[in-house]
Amino acid sequence: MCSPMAFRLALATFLLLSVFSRLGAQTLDTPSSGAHFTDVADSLGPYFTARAYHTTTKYLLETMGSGVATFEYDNDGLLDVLLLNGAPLNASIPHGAIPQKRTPADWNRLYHQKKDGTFEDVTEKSGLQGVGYGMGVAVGDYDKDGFEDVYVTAYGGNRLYHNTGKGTFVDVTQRSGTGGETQVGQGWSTSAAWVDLDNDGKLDLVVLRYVKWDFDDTWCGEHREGYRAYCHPNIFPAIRPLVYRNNGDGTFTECADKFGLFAPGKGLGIAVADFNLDGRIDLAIASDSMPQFLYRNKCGYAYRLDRSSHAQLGRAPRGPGGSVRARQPLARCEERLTDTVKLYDPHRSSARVWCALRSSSGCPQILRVSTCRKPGT
Ligand SMILES: [Ca+2]
Ligand SMILES: [Ca+2]
Ligand SMILES: [Ca+2]
Ligand SMILES: [Ca+2]
Repeated sequence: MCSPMAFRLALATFLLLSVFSRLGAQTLDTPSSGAHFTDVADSLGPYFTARAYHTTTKYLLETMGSGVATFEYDNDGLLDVLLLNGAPLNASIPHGAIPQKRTPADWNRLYHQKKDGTFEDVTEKSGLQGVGYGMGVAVGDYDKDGFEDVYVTAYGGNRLYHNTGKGTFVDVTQRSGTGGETQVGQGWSTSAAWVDLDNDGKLDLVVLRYVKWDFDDTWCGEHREGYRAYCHPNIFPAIRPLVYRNNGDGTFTECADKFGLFAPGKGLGIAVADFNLDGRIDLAIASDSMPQFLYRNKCGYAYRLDRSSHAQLGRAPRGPGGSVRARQPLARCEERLTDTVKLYDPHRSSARVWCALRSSSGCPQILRVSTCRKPGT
């Protein structure tokens, strides 16, 4: 039905949790088994320590590690490394509080790879020290100036850093409108990915959120000294991702619903690939303790949630975010449509084709109507 669209993709997606296959001892001892790795961290660096803060209140937040990006920030041909860090926690953090980095030990760190393979810490010069409790990072050149830009998620507020091309970054979060939700309970972003969702040549941004959560005194485990436990994520509500459409002028518009990416999840990781080889980029979202999501790209503007049982990505979805939502229309013609963009499947002349029209909000609207015709037909 839809004409295949080649998606321009430049992204770095970093999962908060990595799972490594365990190799049996026999495999490791066999020289012919293939690649062999030597730990060179002591000689080359980077020398980084992630600060962990464990409290007797056992906040869910402290169970999470932070992300890492390997990318080229200075275009010298050598990969550099950005490592995120958390922020101090204590046992009595008030409702609505946002952890803050207080000392350089809590900073995120950017390491520049030198020609001899060692890494130098360029954090202060770069301006990427960060704020809040760092979670995930995604790298993409959203303004197409030839330099990779950096989006960092954190509990309590995200940051978009524009690469100046001179070894420094400028915080453009406020101007760009990509700060995420800072409302109490809404602000736990995790992984993110840059991807051109609407095939207009400009990278858009998908930001996962974990659960609706805030600092409070929710007690899990036995109610006696020394037996308090971390709460299971099942007791916290799921929350939908944030999806920012790139307006092309340095600003973004949040419109997850317009892309069909509105199912609440407990997102921790996102992968972007054309899984069914139809030329259109699809999305897989890993959620904690609930079914995984596989979003199939319908026409370059809209995504449909595949039933997980069909996609073999876990249990069949039930309830909010599952198959009930997947059967709902992607969008309704409720807004005044002001422009037409990349209309119609060229292989079909007129009726009953997918049409993409830009609405007054700037977000795409997806319609499938029998009266939809090519101009001039
Ligand atoms: Ca480099
Ligand atoms: Ca850039
Ligand atoms: Ca785009
Ligand atoms: Ca596809």
